[in-house]
Amino acid sequence: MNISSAVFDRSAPDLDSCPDESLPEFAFIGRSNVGKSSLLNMLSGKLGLARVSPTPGFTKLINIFTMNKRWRLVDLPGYGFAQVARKDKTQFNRAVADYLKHRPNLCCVFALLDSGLPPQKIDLEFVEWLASNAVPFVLVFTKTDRVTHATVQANIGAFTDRISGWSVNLPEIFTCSATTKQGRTELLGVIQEAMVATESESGQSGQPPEDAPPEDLPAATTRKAKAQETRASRPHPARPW
Ligand SMILES: Nc1nc2c(ncn2[C@@H]2O[C@H](COP(=O)(O)OP(=O)(O)OP(=O)(O)O)[C@@H](O)[C@H]2O)c(=O)[nH]1
Ligand SMILES: [Mg+2]
Repeated sequence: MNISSAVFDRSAPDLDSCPDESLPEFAFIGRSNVGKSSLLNMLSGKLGLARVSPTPGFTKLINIFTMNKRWRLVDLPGYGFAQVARKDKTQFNRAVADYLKHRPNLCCVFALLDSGLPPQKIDLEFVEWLASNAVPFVLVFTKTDRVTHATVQANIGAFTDRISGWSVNLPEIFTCSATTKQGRTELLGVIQEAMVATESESGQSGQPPEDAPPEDLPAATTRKAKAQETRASRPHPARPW
């Protein structure tokens, strides 16, 4: 997919401050410092679009960017960073949970995990929370340039083993590096599929040519259905973060 324009829309402190629901959205979530803002920049092809920092807890608002005037990328604050002031943390976390649960135009969440780490409790709990709330998501293992291929595969295997205990459908899994751009084509493919699925669901015949792939899109059309199915079989755990 070609990205012809990538424009900052706004930083929203809560769901009510987000823009109208007219465009499909794709959001990045994960522990502080896992590489959400860097991945957003890598996908958009604009290095300074979202602000990146080695200091965990840097992104504090729901940051929204409009791509090709037709869809949005959403950079969410990370979870699991103890040093954020308690009052701020509660507010950010509520805003993020509201956004994930109640945003009707949210097509897919990219749940980011550090490919260099074995499964972390907070990530496992967070992914279970996404599933139990029927949020459509894929898993993205980040920073693959920092570790060996074998380590990445071992950590992915360990994570999927842990979630296979409760997950009806294992989520789709991707890897990426913001440094080498590994994974860019595949992740833009997820967006492209979901865009076409959304357009066909809403009966828009319009002109999706620039972003439209040539083939049928089973993965995107079933992602929401899968999320619903997984939800049906799960109790609802409390928000873990
Ligand atoms: N080597 C390497 N470093 C990365 C990669 N992605 C991010 N980083 C580094 O990791 C640090 C955190 O990156 P961010 O993109 O700001 O992470 P974030 O998840 O947005 O962090 P918060 O906003 O604090 O939640 C920065 O120092 C980045 O340069 C990657 O793919 N490879
Ligand atoms: Mg960030």
